[in-house]
Amino acid sequence: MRTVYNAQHVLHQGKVEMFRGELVPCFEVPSRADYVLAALKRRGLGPVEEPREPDLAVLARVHAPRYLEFLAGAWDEWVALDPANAQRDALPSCWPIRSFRHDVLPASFAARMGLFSYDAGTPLTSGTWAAARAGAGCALAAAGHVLRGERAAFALTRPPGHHAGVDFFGGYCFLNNAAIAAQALRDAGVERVAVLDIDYHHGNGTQAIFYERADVQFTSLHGDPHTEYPYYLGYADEQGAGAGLGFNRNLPLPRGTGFERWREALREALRGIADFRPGALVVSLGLDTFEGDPIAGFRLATPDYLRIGEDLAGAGLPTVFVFEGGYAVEAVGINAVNVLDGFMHRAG
Ligand code: Q9C
Ligand code: ZN
Repeated sequence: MRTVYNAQHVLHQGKVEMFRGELVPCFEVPSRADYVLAALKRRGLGPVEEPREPDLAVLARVHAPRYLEFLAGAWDEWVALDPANAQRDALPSCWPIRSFRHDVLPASFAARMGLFSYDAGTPLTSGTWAAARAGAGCALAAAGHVLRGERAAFALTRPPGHHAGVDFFGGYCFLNNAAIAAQALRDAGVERVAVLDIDYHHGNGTQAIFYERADVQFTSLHGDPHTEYPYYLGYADEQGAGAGLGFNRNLPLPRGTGFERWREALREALRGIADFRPGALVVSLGLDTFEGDPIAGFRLATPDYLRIGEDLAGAGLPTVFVFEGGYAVEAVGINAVNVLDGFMHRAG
């Protein structure tokens, strides 16, 4: 399997996130991708390549132009507020919730940070835009390989993407790489695309992007949002709206879920995907379902990821894998490569 690697990921290097009233060191660190790259090479999974920069017009197929413009200029605005900000991450601290206006674009940078985000755990840094944009290019290149007839391809990038919506960042995510890949497959003529999100956290951004569409089906397995981030989306009764009714499926599972029960939910998800008869599959590949993950609550073990890859290959679909969460850094490489390796073994 070919890997499209974002060598610019290291430009996104958050220092701190807000957690329980304190700024704590970021969980979403550059070494995550380094561990995956090292494991790929050790296991000889296939060639690793670096893509070219994507056009903004392609990103605008998913994201709002005013959001992309904001992200592209945000760091310079932050430093212009105070030169000392160059040493600090930019974090939002106020948000326009119910009854506030969303149509006005405020002049205040702090106000726009809040307008375009939903949590205080997602630092924006000097290299965030460059890293995120190059990462979207990886997702596009991986989709391109699948369009040219490859069985599967892997976009290895950070920051992750599945929490980012049309016009907001959050959950360590800025550009929704999986949605960008799915849209690229549609734009190239694949009539129906399935997105399967197996990150521990519900893919609220991806769900919202496709919620009213019948051409992209979204299915997610995740920690029950009653207790797990992102809390405000990911419930089982969210089935899509308008033309998209019936094309969104959430399978929340309780904190503490182990592999046997998780795998039953995966197989249920795959049955729904088969019924949709998609031409391609995009997998949001989060590895924070691992028992050793510091911020999540499922109990999957390293060998289980081989079985996941085998089950995914059983769908028989051209597949784009997109790297998402997974914060037990020393295990994240082996776990990610186990999925890809299990997939290729069963795919033959
Ligand atoms: N102190 C992804 O896995 N914060 N995002 C949870 C941790 C947000 C996770 C609290 C977790 C976001 C892509
Ligand atoms: Zn996650």
